[in-house]
Amino acid sequence: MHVTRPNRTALRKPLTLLIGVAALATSLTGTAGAAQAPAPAQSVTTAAAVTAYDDTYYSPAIGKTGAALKASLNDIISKQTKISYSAVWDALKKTDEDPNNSSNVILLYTGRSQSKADNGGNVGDWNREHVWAKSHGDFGTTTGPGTDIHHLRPADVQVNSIRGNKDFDNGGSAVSGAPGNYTDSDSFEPRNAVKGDVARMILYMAVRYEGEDGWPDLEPNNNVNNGTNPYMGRLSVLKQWHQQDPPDAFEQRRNQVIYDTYQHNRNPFIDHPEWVASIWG
Ligand SMILES: [Ca+2]
Ligand SMILES: [Ca+2]
Ligand SMILES: [Ca+2]
Repeated sequence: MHVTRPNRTALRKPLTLLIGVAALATSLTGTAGAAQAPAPAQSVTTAAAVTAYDDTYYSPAIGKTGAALKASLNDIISKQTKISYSAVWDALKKTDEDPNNSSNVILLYTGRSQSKADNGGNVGDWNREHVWAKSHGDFGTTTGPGTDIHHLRPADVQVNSIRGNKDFDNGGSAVSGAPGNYTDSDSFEPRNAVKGDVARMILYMAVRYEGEDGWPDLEPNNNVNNGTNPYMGRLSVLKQWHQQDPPDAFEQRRNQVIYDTYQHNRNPFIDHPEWVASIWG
């Protein structure tokens, strides 16, 4: 451990520096700099994150890429506490609490701040949205993926119903009562502020559920109309959403509350956004 830590740090810093130098060289030489190597095309890729958990929680995964990284992360995040579906209500009141009003939660698609006490099934209430639609793999709400709060969010009852079990994709008509959200017959597009959140929740589920412990192997694909297959689309769009809406304080706090208080596992793509490209290109 003493040896790997400095090496890792040493590898990261020159990479950032190289990209910076290449960009500087390009800007200094302009069109006359024909002899200069162009800036690498991948320079826009998310820089490698460093977290407080790299030496502990994530240590088996550090340095791995691709399928090996995915397998290692599956081992890490599968060690978790599980909660019942009825316990999800109170958990969401903590994980999705409005930072400006501790009596309220923030609803995923509408962005509305609403009383925690308004949970239920009536018009205007909020309920438990399965971002990975539970029919995709048909895992229901028994304790397991259907109660995994890494992908469960408070949502307006009617908007939750409109989203239904659709795959995610760009396009469609505006969703009534939920500005910035769009839908058509086969897909749903969430508002910009939560596009990345949705992507990282779907990708968490793909890594957490690999066909072990009695649950289906959940995977993203590039389709819509996945029906009851254990797939969720559209991967190419989710990757774009992940890039355009990086983790913010609300999402990071949520990850921490789940880790500290409820499941004791983390969403790796909130901590290490660059791991999305490492696994899915
Ligand atoms: Ca569509
Ligand atoms: Ca976001
Ligand atoms: Ca999987």
